[in-house]
Amino acid sequence: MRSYAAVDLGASSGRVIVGRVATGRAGDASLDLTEAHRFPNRPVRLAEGLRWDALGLYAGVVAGLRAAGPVDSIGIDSWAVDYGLLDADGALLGNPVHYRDGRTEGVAARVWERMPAAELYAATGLQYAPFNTLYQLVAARGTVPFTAARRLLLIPDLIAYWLTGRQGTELTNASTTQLIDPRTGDWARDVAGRLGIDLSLFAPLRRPGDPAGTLLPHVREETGLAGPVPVTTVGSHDTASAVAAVPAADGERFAYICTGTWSLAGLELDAPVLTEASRAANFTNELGLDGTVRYLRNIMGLWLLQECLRDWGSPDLAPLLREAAGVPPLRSVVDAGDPGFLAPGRMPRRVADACRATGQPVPSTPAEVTRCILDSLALAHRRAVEDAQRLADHPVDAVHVVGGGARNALLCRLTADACGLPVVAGPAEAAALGNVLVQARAGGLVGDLASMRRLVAGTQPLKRYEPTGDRAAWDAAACRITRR
Ligand code: ADP
Ligand code: LRH
Repeated sequence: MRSYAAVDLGASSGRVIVGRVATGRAGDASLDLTEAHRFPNRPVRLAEGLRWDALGLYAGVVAGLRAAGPVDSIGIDSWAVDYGLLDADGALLGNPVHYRDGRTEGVAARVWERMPAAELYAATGLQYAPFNTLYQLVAARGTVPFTAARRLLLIPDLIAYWLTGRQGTELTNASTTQLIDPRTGDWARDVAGRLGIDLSLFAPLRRPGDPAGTLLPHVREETGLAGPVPVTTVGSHDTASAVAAVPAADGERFAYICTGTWSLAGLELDAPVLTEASRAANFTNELGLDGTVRYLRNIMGLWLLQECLRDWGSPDLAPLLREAAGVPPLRSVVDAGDPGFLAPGRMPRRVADACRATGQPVPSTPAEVTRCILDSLALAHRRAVEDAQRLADHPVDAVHVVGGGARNALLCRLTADACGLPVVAGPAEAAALGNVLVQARAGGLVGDLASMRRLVAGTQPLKRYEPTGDRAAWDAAACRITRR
């Protein structure tokens, strides 16, 4: 039996989860997870913009490791694209900027003047999102922290650096910067050169499974962990870790939807799809474990609901979802891919405005707004799953829903209905599981991706939702929103 601590920093909460993995005599293994610590991750709005509380997150990680107790190794994953800048002494320069900050507005248009969007897509395979690290770096140019910076560390790499003193750039997360060539898994030097981005800001690339150092003495003291506890590089992009833990059977033709703050809906492929049609549909090619490509679309996700809950004074979710289940279906839907929903604030009003603008009934009660959001998410899931199959010529028979949204039975049922496919829901803590499994693999306990998935499927509770209802109603609803 070995124990691994998975530090999983999501946009809405951070958690430290202990995974215990055992290999049985017959070669079969067991896997169980215990949550050692969970702490909120709240963006902080300052006069200069929206920032992450990086020190608060680090403190949460240290408290979590203390609560976790003795472990054989630690792995760290987090949301993508964001980073901290370090000065020549390795000290953090300012608070890491939140990807929802408005500083990247209009930046892409400037970038595309130097490198047309089509060429950028052909070279990096990354969807357009205003917050891709590339656009953030162009926006940061000339600012005081950027000018003083000698090193850039993506968020999980920053936490790993604080724990170990060692610097690296983990590949799956690096693939969200828009500075990686998804065909080679190496830096897209031509892109960086043309856009004047100095790649020496980044630490050397490292891959899931690589050692990432051992805990510094003061960290050992603070966490109470004795001995040279190793930090292992995992799929440090949370979505890479989550997809690694999708409990698909060998040979199964599946789509996945990682539903948390975002819904990331798409396919696992062997090679990127870099066609113009794929770019037009805004599909991304991020790198996953073992040379896989995560071909997916970003959908606003449960962020829409999180922001409404914040506006309503944080009522309990369970009764609200029960009430929403009783609201008539598909009365009004919004485009859950609309970047207009990216920024925080006034979400119930913005959802209502979007319904009004498309001539639909305006949801007013929290239950009605919630139903509108969940119907809209299911509709966006369906569109992404359909588009991905077509664009990649890769048909599927089932959809795996993982992440916190797998706990939302109404969302899972609506997604099955909208997609017209069975939904297998769970695990909710897929990112932490993928994180643990890569550590276990580095320790020789599990084999390839298929065997990791067999272990998840055999040990974690999953729920299956068969599609029911009227597909035509979903077709009709899709027509009501302009951006089909
Ligand atoms: P992230 O990693 O982006 O922070 P998570 O994967 O933790 O997000 O998912 C968080 C979301 O999951 C919440 O916003 C909530 O909508 C949903 N969720 C979590 N627990 C439950 C639950 N018990 N019932 C329904 N939904 C849940
Ligand atoms: C989900 C996620 C997603 C990114 C977004 C910024 O947590 O990593 O894959 O696109 O955050």
